[in-house]
Amino acid sequence: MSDLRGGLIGCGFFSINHLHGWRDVEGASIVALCDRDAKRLAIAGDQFDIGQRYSDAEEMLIKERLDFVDIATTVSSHRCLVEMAARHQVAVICQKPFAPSMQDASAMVTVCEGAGVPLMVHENFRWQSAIQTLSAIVNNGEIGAPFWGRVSFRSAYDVFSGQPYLATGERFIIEDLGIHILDIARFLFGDVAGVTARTRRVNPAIRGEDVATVLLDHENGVTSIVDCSYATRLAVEPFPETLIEVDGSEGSVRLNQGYELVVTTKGGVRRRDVSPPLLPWASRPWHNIQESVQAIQQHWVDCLRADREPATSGRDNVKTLALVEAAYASARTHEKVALGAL
Ligand code: NAD
Ligand code: 89V
Repeated sequence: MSDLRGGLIGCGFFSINHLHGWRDVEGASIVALCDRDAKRLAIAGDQFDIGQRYSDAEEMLIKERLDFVDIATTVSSHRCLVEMAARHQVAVICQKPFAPSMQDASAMVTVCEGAGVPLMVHENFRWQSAIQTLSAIVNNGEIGAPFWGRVSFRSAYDVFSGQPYLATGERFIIEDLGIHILDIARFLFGDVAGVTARTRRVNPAIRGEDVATVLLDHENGVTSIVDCSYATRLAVEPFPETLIEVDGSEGSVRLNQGYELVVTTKGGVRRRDVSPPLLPWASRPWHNIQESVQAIQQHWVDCLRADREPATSGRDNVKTLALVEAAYASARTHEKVALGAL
């Protein structure tokens, strides 16, 4: 079977990880690039030796024979580009945050479904190998039935120098980073019935909130806490590790800083190093995110070839986006938000 042909739209900061990932994914390759910024287009094209370059996405979709597009632009352009791809009957991967509103998210899902076009959101954090290993333990029954969890990301890392737009939006940590952490909570503990949240802005140099604490009532009775901060200075900077705690009826599992996995049951305590692989093109400390980019890309190709819905399809991701909206609503009103109420 010949490789699937992809076109990448958006050659900015994070797209370089996409392009490295695509080079090593089996069954697909990027044959064309698009960016409105000529300089960024040239840098990415030269670095990855991709000659077909466009400043206009529609022109790329008309002139190239593509099986999918990989949209790595920021959120404001997603709806226009996703709907454009659907019009051209081309399957779509779209970066997170998928949409600035539930309305836009639902519209994109409806348009792609109507066109019969597969749609996946690039929600990569759950694809980190340490998180996949922890999830397998939660699901294999070793710690019994989970009843409580915490998914935590606390850091003082300067994300603003690589992604300056993060400092200027009215919304920051829940929409940009919390979205990944909320998605991990959904991945581990299932869908959510109610959300209670509190937010703070500690850094006076940015516009949005940089601290968020969210309490989730999962439909199956599990209670979990999702907490995120970019205002937390620690002895050893954990960026960009997600730390996880799960308590079950028969034991517990912890993903501690430094990628230490600890499973405790009546039978004893088992410790394991679940450090991510350092892919040949990766650089610390980003290597856990970088491996998850390649893993989600491989998942997409495998799903597309097998005609299966990806784990983080547009339809699935709308439920994660609903948690983002519910968290902001709860932080605003200080009331619990029921998911059906959105
Ligand atoms: P960026 O601003 O550095 O790059 C975006 C690029 O898209 C720019 O070069 C811009 O010119 C181009 N662009 C915008 N609209 C376009 C259009 N209509 N047609 C063609 N080109 C267009 O942004 P970034 O930091 O690379 O982030 C991109 C997305 O990736 C964001 O949504 C961000 O949240 C997400 N991101 C995800 C992760 C992750 O782990 N999943 C990490 C970082 C960033
Ligand atoms: O996911 C993101 O968009 C990034 C980072 C991984 C740094 O949080 O902002």
